[in-house]
Amino acid sequence: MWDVTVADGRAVRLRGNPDHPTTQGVLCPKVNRFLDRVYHSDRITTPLRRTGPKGSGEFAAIPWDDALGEIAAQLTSRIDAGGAESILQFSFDGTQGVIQKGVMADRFFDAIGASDIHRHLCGVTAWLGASDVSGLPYGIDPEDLSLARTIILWGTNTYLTNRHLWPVIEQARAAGAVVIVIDPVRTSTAEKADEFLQVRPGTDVALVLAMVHFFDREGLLDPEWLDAHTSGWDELAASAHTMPPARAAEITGLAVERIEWLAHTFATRRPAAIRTLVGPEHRQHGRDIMRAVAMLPAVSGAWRDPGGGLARSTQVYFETALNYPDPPSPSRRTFNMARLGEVLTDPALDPPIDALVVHNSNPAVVVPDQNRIVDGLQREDLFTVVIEQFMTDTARHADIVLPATTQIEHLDLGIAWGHLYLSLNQPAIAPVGDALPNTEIFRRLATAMGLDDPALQSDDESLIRELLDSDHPWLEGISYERLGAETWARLDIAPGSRPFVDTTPPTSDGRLQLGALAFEAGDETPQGDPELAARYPLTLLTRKQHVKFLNANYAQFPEHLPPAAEPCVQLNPTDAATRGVATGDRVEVFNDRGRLTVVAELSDEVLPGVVVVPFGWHHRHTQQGRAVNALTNPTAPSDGQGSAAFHETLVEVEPSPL
Ligand SMILES: Nc1nc2c(c(=O)[nH]1)N[C@H]1C(S)=C(S)[C@@H](COP(=O)(O)OP(=O)(O)OC[C@H]3O[C@@H](n4cnc5c(=O)[nH]c(N)nc54)[C@H](O)[C@@H]3O)O[C@H]1N2
Ligand SMILES: Nc1nc2c(c(=O)[nH]1)N[C@H]1C(S)=C(S)[C@@H](COP(=O)(O)OP(=O)(O)OC[C@H]3O[C@@H](n4cnc5c(=O)[nH]c(N)nc54)[C@H](O)[C@@H]3O)O[C@H]1N2
Ligand SMILES: [Mo]
Repeated sequence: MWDVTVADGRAVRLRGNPDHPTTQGVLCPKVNRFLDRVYHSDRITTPLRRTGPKGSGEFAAIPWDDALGEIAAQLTSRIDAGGAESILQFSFDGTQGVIQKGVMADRFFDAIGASDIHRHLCGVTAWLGASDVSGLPYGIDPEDLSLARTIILWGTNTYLTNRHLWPVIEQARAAGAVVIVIDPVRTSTAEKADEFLQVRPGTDVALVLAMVHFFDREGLLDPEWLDAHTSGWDELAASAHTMPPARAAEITGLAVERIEWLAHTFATRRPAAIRTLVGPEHRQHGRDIMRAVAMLPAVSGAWRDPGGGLARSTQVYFETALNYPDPPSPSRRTFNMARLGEVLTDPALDPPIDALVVHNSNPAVVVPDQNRIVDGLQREDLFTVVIEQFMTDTARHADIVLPATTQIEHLDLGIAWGHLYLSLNQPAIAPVGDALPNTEIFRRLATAMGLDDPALQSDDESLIRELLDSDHPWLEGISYERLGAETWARLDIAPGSRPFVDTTPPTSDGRLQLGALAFEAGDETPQGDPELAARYPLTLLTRKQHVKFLNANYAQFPEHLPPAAEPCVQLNPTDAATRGVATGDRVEVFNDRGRLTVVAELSDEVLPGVVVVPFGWHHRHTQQGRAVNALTNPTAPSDGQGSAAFHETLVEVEPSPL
């Protein structure tokens, strides 16, 4: 949590609270200069109305009453005509605080019956895959990784994306742990690890099956554990039987000895833990990958040892413990957010979307298939409202932009994905300019629309009190008053707890679910579509790569850009040679969805056949006025569930004619 020093109403210093168990006062480089963000001259501080063509970024300041009146009139006309579903709410993870993220907004859109999006672009596929094994995806407390003696960072770039876990990893290592990274890219985390297994993208299921094959063949499994704690072992064993390490070696590109070493280490050097976040989930079969990875500690019995098992996002703990409002009414029409481009441009959609309200998100940059999204945002007949702190590529396309407060200007309840501490974020300063908290904006909009349900006027403190009003034992002793006095409190979960051993897995039979498992290549991969791969032979990964970006946020500040100050494509020297490309050359990365001009960086961090363009750059950073999601694959497993197959994108690279 943050401590802010205020003088004469102005925040003058912001630092991490030295007593916070996770941060210990150290902030990550993204937010070290947070006050520059708060007081930045580009900050949106008044409501704005569009004065130029869509996307031009030409706006004029207007009073709140005018802005709310216009939005209310636009939305009301649609509702009165029976077309509430032609209004789409689009929001995501811009803020992680529970109430500013969406509690009040959801009430508002639920009341009017607008269409909604499933907030599935991050973490939900991983959640589902782990749940397939354990009912709910509880993992070990990430702090308990300090107890582990084998730590596999599986498709997660911890050193960059989860900085505050790194000291825990180092603590384990100092006590004798071996730290292993499994990733198609030699990330900064891989550089710091003891062992690095550079897998071909999307082949993790084959690796897991070969590990299980090895456990079985070498007699490393405990039949009593399997009998007592799992079901479906016979089916899994049959699947693993078909994947000897030699076959997995061909699929994954890893040597047989490395696969066997990994399996032997995970089974015998205990406690053994795996840490994952979202990297491998961003694929068509991401759920299978996360299910496969979650099976490993179930098979080996790694859960038995404190510090062993699977460490995932801890969000499930907060969602279980807090009194979350009911999910939006099931009768509301809901889309997968990955489909936004299609949803905004599909003439057959009934009713079509003709009003869009965006908060806490920047879909013009973060959602795949960006060219279609921009086509949609440029529709003259689409009335768009964006609630933002800065003029993002999405806000630029709005009809009305509303100014949102930052974290030091509003009250919120902070949950976490990396630890178990719940926190109360109290405002340190008054809102800058005319900015308002998201919650207040929706309360005022409800009033402007004449909606009289008192629940639409709950104040922020009441919203937080409602969330805390839960009998769940993990919230024992955590009250609003205590959080007010102490700022944070650890959920009441004992250190060293063993999920699914000390407690029964919430599955149909109370056991961890194994079962048949098969490696399948995604449709947009060289194996899945050889014809497409003949035109676009390179697999594009778009990972988080810059230490001072937070998704598509912060790239608006020149001092947050990496030294080159423009996006690059990393490609293996062999792929560069066949294309006549050298480091520093301007190249075009393209497929049927889009084209981007970026700077080539020859790098053996990436395998032959794989290229990486970092995620997070904005439209203005390329000649085409698009960011990397102009290329990415919007396939999502179904409308209802899961993230997009961002990382299953085929492209070609050629020297730029310019
Ligand atoms: N190609 C590719 N695409 C990806 C990913 C990837 O790895 N590769 N990662 C995906 C993942 S994991 C995620 S989580 C998503 C992130 O997607 P988003 O959540 O949409 O992205 P952010 O850039 O984090 O935040 C969006 C905006 O929220 C605004 N914001 C912050 N606080 C507030 C507030 O209190 N109120 C309001 N109204 N606005 C606020 C910020 O100014 C910012 O512009 O992107 C996904 N897209
Ligand atoms: N600096 C910084 N930190 C951040 C963020 C940021 O934008 N910048 N974003 C935050 C957010 S919203 C999130 S969700 C987290 C995400 O944190 P992470 O999940 O750690 O980050 P990602 O970059 O999405 O993906 C991690 C790795 O997955 C790898 N990967 C891709 N495909 C595969 C595969 O098939 N198999 C395997 N084994 N690995 C694969 C990628 O190469 C990448 O190195 O980071 C958070 N922290
Ligand atoms: Mo995310």
